[in-house]
Amino acid sequence: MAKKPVSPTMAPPSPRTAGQDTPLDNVDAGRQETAKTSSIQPDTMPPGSVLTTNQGVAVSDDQNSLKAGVRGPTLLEDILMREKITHFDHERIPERVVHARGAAAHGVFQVYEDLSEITCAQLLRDPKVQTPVFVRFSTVAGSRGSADTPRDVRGFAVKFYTQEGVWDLVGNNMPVFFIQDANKFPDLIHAVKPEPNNEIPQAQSAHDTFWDFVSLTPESAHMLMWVMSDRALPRSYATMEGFGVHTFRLVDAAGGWRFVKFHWKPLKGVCSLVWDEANLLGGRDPDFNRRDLWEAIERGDFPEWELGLQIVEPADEHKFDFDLLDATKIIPEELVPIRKVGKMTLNRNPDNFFAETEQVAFHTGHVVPGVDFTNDPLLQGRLFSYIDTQLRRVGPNFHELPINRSLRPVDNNQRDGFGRMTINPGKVAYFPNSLGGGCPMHSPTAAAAFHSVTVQEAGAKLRQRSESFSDHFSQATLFWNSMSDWEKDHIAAAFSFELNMVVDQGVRNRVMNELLCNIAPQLADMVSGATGIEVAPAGTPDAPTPSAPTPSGPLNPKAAELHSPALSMDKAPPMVRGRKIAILVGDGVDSALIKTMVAELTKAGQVPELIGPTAGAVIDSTAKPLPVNRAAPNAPSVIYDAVLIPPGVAEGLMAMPMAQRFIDEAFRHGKPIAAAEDVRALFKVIGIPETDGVVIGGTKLSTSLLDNLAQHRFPRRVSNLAPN
Ligand code: HDE
Repeated sequence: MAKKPVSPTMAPPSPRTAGQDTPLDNVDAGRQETAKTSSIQPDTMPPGSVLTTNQGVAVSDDQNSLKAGVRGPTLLEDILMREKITHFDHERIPERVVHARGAAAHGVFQVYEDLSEITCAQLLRDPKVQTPVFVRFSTVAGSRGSADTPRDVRGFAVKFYTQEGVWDLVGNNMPVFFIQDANKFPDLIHAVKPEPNNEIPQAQSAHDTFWDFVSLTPESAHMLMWVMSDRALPRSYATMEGFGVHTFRLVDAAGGWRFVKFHWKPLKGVCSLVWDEANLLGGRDPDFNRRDLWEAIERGDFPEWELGLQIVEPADEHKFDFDLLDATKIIPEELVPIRKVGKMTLNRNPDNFFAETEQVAFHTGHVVPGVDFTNDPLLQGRLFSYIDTQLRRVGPNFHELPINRSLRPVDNNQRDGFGRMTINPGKVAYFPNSLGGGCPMHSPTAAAAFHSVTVQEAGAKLRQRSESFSDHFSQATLFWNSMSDWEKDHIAAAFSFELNMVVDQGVRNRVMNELLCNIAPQLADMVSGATGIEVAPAGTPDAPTPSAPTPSGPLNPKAAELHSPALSMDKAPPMVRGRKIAILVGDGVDSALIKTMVAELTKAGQVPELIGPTAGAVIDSTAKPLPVNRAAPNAPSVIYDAVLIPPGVAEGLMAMPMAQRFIDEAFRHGKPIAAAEDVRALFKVIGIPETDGVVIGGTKLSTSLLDNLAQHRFPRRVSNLAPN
């Protein structure tokens, strides 16, 4: 539904009143407005017809400064120019110290059934309520202007605007983290960020300082496996899993609690790019993931995830061979199944990147009644860090900005600070008070008030890590064991690429002998072969230090012997939609046939694009123009998921080295290709065999292509270990 027009001269109502009367339920997920949309609508200002200053005074000329004579000096008196330029000078806020590059969307979350037995959180109790959400995806290491596709962890931060206040689930697309204690976070980030002397390299872990740090930090082993896997190269944000990472608590109305791990399971499955493709995309379309999210929502192909919970009873806390408080560990799904409890749908793009995506301020400490923390030392540190960073980045009244504002009215005695928007009348700004009738008052017994769980804590004050955090390798091995052959190839290739970028021999040796040898000898061998780093023979100074033996708990047999099929991406995604398909066309094509193909692919939810030798149109077999979507020089193969070559274009392509490179690249990146019979000779020249995912000939090219597209890619076609 189109937004209601807002008069540009209309003053926004105070945040207290905005959205207050809006019902939160009865919103259809397919439509774009939620209670949050109505809440921020008064702050949304479409352009009006008359240009004014910030004080609302109409401007006569915005293009010429005030001068003494047409060729004379500019006057200090020029209030109009000064206002315009000083505002421009102040347009930036500090970018996030990590996760600076991101993209976001609005949506809704709805629980499937009443979960009162495990939590009193209202959004998880009432299946009728659709809770508005704003979700920001991000890379971690790069600056705000860096590319979308480097090898990196992706942030997956969800802000739920619940009836009981804001809950932020600030997660990643990987279920574990590099370190166990928040105190090490600045070191990790300093190591992975560009090196401080020359600020090189941008958005990459493939440099000495990162590998130096992790080689001395064995607790990073498990996370390194995830980051070196294709999980670090998501095809779309919509094809990423999300994880809360830490163990949290869910609290019921009686104050009883259970441990919980949060998961987001994408309905489109987990799909990734391949490394060479991700690399090329960095140059050809640095906005690749951002664009994909934006375009999918614009065409109504809404990304969806199910929320999954892994619940552990307090009595089972110590029955695992790892510590639930250790953020470098997963609870394998095969040990504790994931219960799918609700669905999140992203259905509206932001109106303004800065106001929404840049100013949104997440904080792990934003929780609602029914959700609580554990003693995970990484989580505890985050509880400090996020509020601190928002105060620095967005300011003390960040909660008043429309995107951050709670739907439930905010009422407390906090006052003033930069950018305060609320006008709090009256002289009472303290508690207890009698002059204000005692308001606003706290209500210790109110059901919807936040209570921390009552747990007994005792211990000596010390700076130590629990012994139960000391097994750094079993789950890294579990991850390796669970990979298919091609995933193992890709992981070994990634380690090899990164280590070949590392100059310091000591660091290279340490990664090999202290990390890889302890994770999996097969991995160490593969990387050794591709990097020339030797596995040090036993007895020599560099020889691997054996990892600590793995204790076995009753719920978890030895992790290294476990396979967790859930960790592998080697399965056809449940739903393949929104894939971009390149149809190569040229003069003389049968436009009726092309139109049928386009219609079939579009009907299947895919996004076909016609690529011609130039922009504009090609002339079809009936001498009529057939408009194309892109010119070949502006259409790199990496922005497409599949290639379709109709009859009648082979000859033209034979004369175009650019087109041959396009097809070759798509082939090497494992993409489905369907080509008419007359393309056979061209494929011979390029060296493309009729193999997995390559169909030549037949009458139903688009159907064959769709069949193969259902598998996403054919990664076994070309090993990534082979340099491209
Ligand atoms: Fe963050 N992290 N983080 N992080 N993080 C930030 O907050 C921090 C960690 C995550 O889209 C910062 O607003 C510490 C784990 C996401 O706006 C900062 C530690 C996980 C985002 C911060 C961690 C995350 C951030 C920077 C170690 C996955 C982007 C800007 C204890 C569960 C949110 C900001 C967005 C952002 C601190 C570790 C996820 C500085 C100290 C583990 C998705 O506060």
